[in-house]
Amino acid sequence: MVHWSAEEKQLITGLWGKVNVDQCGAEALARLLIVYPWTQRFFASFGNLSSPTDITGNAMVHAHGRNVLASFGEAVKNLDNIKKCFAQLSKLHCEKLHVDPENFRLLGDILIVVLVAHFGKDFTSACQSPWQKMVRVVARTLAHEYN
Ligand code: HEG
Repeated sequence: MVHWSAEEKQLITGLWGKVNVDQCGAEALARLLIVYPWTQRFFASFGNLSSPTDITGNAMVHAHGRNVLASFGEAVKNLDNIKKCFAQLSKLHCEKLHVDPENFRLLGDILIVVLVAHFGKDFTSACQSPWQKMVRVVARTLAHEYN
């Protein structure tokens, strides 16, 4: 069970209310596919991923990135029960998709980069630490079924 202070919860939920899930989700997934090209192998059905321009302009990457970040939103709403919230997703990624769990950490780190890019000092000065804890908890929770 992860402990969150009242301040951490407030900083996570407060920032979440300002996040453009569509835009930030698309950006985070595109960055993952560009910066860590081996992750593209999980998205062979997404069409043309042959260049950063193709990736950032790919509608399926955009839609899936939104989906992925929207599910972060479920974790934000269930901070005291992320494990239950992500149980099915963990099984999906482990048993069906066989995604190397290290990639969950990479996507979490990229999400922090995207939030810094979008919110600048507002984020780095107050929210970065609880959000870094949040993405680590999400990555660990998604990797749960692998153990
Ligand atoms: Mg995953 C599907 C969330 C990391 C590869 N991912 C999904 C779905 C969600 C999700 C909500 C849709 C599930 C459904 O359709 O029922 N993913 C999610 C989160 C994270 C993550 C919250 C956070 C770390 N995923 C992740 C990573 C990879 C990956 C790092 C690969 C490098 N996800 C993946 C693939 C699918 C999903 C291949 C299926 C996409 C499709 O074919 O529609």
